[in-house]
Amino acid sequence: MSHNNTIRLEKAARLHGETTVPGDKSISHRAVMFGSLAEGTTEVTNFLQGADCLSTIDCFRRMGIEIENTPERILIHGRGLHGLHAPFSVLDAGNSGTTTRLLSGVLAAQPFETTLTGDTSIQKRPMRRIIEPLSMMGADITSINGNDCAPLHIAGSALHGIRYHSKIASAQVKSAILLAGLYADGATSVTEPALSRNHTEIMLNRFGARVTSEGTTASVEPEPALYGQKIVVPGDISSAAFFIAAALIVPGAELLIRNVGINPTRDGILRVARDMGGDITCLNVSRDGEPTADLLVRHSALHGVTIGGDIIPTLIDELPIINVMAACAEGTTVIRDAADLRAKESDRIGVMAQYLSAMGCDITPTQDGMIIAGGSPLHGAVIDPHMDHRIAMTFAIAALVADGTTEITDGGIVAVSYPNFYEELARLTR
Ligand code: SPQ
Repeated sequence: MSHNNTIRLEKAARLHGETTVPGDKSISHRAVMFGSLAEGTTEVTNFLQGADCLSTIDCFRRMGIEIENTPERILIHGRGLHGLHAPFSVLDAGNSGTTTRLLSGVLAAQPFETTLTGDTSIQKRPMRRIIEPLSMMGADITSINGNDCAPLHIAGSALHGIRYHSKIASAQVKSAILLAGLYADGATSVTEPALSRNHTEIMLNRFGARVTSEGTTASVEPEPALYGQKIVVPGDISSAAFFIAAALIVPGAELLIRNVGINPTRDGILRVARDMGGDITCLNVSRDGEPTADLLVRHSALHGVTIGGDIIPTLIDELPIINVMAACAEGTTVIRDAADLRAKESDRIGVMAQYLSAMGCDITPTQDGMIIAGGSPLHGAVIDPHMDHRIAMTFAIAALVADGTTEITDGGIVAVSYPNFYEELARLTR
């Protein structure tokens, strides 16, 4: 993907109105994957047309799945659990960790060999976390360069069920194992130290699998018959987070963000924002399937908080933008237990510390988080997002309260999860 454009942003005089954010990235990926492994047609509306989810579509098309993609909906003509074909080329996950890790769980059980790779960011992200449990299940999966990163060579094998205790709370690890478990010779379970997002469990059951959850353990029975479903994807709370933060920090702002997914395994941003003094009201709450709400957010005087423990997986992708809220808050914010931030599209601890301090914020990186002394005025800086969509959007929001101009080189990387982000930001600040 080429996204070499520099974006320039100025301080915002206002932020107001209504918006809807694109469909949830995690749920969109899963809809394509499970729809491909189900019998019959799956219809997905409000699908995220972001580069990451398009990579997932591309991978399944290369394995013989017919997927019709129109602006209104996507139709996936699934071929059942055993219906994939050997791909006619290398599978390319682009910038997407979700595609790489979840797909590895599926590929581990197919009767063919594949090579799975991605862009230079993906080729630096750790894959030992899935190689280890999948190998315990009998998978033949190797890192081609011997560095525990993609490209991965996967030769499908007969798998057996395992009871796996994961050292990290990761929905990608959990989901890779559960997906491999669909093909195992017995039940498979994954226990994680804290509950990560549970979209896989919810949606696999909807397609007809037998997945049970107890505390932080999820279990799956093998060889279910999966049937095509109608999936309506809620708005992505991880994308809404940028506008939530913007409305909280821009003086006088008031914003209504419609149809946002508020699954409790994803809603940590709301809990932390309220703890910081943020004025957020949930309206029109719907609990039919994945819960959603309209969020009314008003500018608020924020104060520092301590964030750590079991809440971390529920806001892991929002920590960069929470850094900006902390920079604008009175007092100190401490973030801990978030070492995995270093293993995302970029090292989100190092990159946040580098560029927030370039903007005038007092931030100290730690091994598993950061300490931010809020309240110093911010000024513009030149930001290289390091191939990380969330870093680009985070600094676009920081720019709204910074003096002077903020430049984001490679700003187009936002297309990974939010293709019209800058247009929407410009509209709401007009
Ligand atoms: O897909 P990718 O690149 O890993 O995306 C990120 C993101 O910020 O968009 C992480 F960098 O989200 C992950 C998230 O951090 C998406 C995800 C999922 O859909 O299962 C789970 C989380 O990752 P993990 O490693 O904690 O399982």
